[in-house]
This record gives sequence, structure tokens and C-alpha cells, in this order.
Amino acid sequence: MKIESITFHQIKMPLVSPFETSFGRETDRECVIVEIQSEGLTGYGECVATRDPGYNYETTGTAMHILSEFVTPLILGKDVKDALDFQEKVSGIRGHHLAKAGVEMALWDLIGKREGKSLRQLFGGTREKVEVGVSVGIQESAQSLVRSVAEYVGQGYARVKIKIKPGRDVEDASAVRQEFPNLRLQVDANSAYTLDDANILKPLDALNLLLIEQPLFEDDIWDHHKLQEQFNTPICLDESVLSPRHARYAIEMKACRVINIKAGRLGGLSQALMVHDLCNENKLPVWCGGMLETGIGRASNISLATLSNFVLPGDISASDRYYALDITNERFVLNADSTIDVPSGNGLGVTVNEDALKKFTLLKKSFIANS
Ligand code: OSB
Ligand code: MG
Repeated sequence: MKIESITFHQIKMPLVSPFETSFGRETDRECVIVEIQSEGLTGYGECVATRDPGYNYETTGTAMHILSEFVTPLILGKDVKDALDFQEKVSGIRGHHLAKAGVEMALWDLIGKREGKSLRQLFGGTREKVEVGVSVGIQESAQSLVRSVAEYVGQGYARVKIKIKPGRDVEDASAVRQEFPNLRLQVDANSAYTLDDANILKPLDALNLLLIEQPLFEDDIWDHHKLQEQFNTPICLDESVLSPRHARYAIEMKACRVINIKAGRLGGLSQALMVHDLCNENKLPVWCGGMLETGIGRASNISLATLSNFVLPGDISASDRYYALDITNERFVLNADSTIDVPSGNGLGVTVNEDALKKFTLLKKSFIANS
């Protein structure tokens, strides 16, 4: 595919309600939408970097910089055969996985459109709907958290994840568990604890949780092994698995029993597929994480989650859990069985609402190849 033009749209969209984690509170979501033209087709991708470097070091600002100054010159006007060819071309750029993954997603969308296949078909996924859950941010109190969870359960979500941080952990999780004894429940600490806090977290082990996500440092694997040894509940890694190599380290070190797969964090869908396969070979279940995606990234996540080893419900909720107005014309809805239908159109299977995209754009940069 000859890359004829690339546009980066840095956008900011209002969330329907604030989302609070151990690293901060967001009322709007920023990200970068990637648009690539090739051979009469347009592909879209979503770079899930956020305004602040709270989840990891990348931001929408660093992504715009890396994408414009470093990624674009390596592919503009060039023939990019597939996702792996793209990864080879940008291999000299260290890190910046969220930035690279946004472009890789747009390439997959183009490949699907060119070949007349959906992402699910390109990945070899079998499901036509995927099991999903909802990720609930930290609320004002344990009581308001229970009310919030009750609302989502009422809407049909059969799996709930709650965010925890020091001072808002055992009490919050216990309150939810008491109200919902049979709910599929899990917690996510986003790296807010150290190994010395094991005693604080220990009561979580009695709450019949599906997993405890990323309790320790974002770059740690070994201390998670030490923590996992002390817990019956599976530890799940998110932030600290940045590549298939990290996944192998985590498996070999027995640092976790579950891995959260986010294509962005891993540097692209091609890398996400590799981690999926590696975990499958090692009998480690995986699930699809989320970064409050727009309809573009959501379509990608849902397509990825059709693969066989995604055995736990993903952090993939319906569009109305996040945005009153989205940048895709299609909106994802929750089915009564806590699933979401997989898009079946070519590529991502979604179309962009140009007016909405324009309305949310903070900064737009376009690059056109010399013909
Ligand atoms: O750690 O999984 C996380 C959102 C932003 C950054 C990090 C995380 C999250 C979520 C939201 O938990 C999941 C979703 O998209 O619904
Ligand atoms: Mg997480």
C-alpha cells in the first residue's frame, strides 16, 4: 500500500461522567485520530495517548510530536506491505507504543477495506459478539460507588471492575461485594501500591474477585511475582506488559495469572495478537482492556476480543457509557446477555462522523506525499 497522505487529529471529547483512577480524574478525553489515504481508500486509527502522562509516559502532545516528526517520514510516500512491515520501518523509534499503535490500526483498517474483510476475519476471530464489562471509576464514597455499580448492573453489565487506590480499596470492594454477592467483580489499582502494602490488600483475597489488576509499579514484573505468591486471587498485569517479550518474562517469572491486552500499550494490534498467542500456548487467560476509546478504537478492541483466548469479559462498554456524541456514525450497544456485537463491515467496520470529528478537534496536522 502506498501511503499517499496522513492526517493526525488531536481531539478532546466530553465524557458523560468524570472518570477517576488512582492517577487522576478526567472529565474530557483527549486522543489522536489517525487518518491515512492509500490507493483511493481511507483508513482510520486511534492513538490512545491521553492529555496527561498518568497511565504511562505518553501524552497526546508527545504522540503528535513522535507521529509528525518521526513516524510520518518513515512511511509517507512509501509502500507499507502490512502491520509487520510497518513495525520494521518504525523499529528505530524507541518506545512510544501508543503513538505507533494508532498508525498500525489505520493500516489494518486499510488492509481490511482493500481485501474486503473485517478486522475479525483478518485476525481469525470466531465470535460474532464478545462478552463485556464496565470499568467504574473511584466515586465520592463507598455508598455512591455501590449506587453507580447498581446502575450499570441494572443496564445489563454482568462484569464490573472498580478502580482502587490507597485509602479507597478494601472498604469500597467489600461494599460492592456485600451488595452483589454473585457479581463477576475485579479491581484495578493502576500501580498505586508497593510490595510493602501487601497486608493492606490482603482482605481483597476473601472477596472472590476475578482478578487484581496492576497493583504495583508500572515498570515492575518481579515484585508482582512476590505479591502473587501471597494471594489466591489471580494478579493481572496491565501497565507493565509492554511487548510480547515482557509477556514472556511475566509468564516465566509467574508474576501474574492473567494478562490485560491493550493493543495501544503493546505498540500495535500485531503485537497484541502475538501476546494473545503466547498466553494461549502457556494457558494464561487474557482479556481486552480499554482506554475510553471512541467508536474507532472500540471497533478495534471488539474485533480483537473475538480471538479464542479472550476468555474473560473486556473493558469494552457501550458507547453511551462514555460519550453522548461519538466520532463514529455507528454506536455500540449492550445486548441483554452482557455482550456487544462485532462489526462485520470491511476493516474496522465503522464510518466517521466528519462534523463530530471537526467539532472535537484541537489541532490537525496533514502530510501529503510528493507524487
Ligand atoms: O487501567 O484499564 C485501565 C482507562 C484509562 C486508562 C487506564 C485504564 C482505563 C480503564 C477504562 O479502566 C476502561 C474502559 O475503556 O472502559
Ligand atoms: Mg488497567
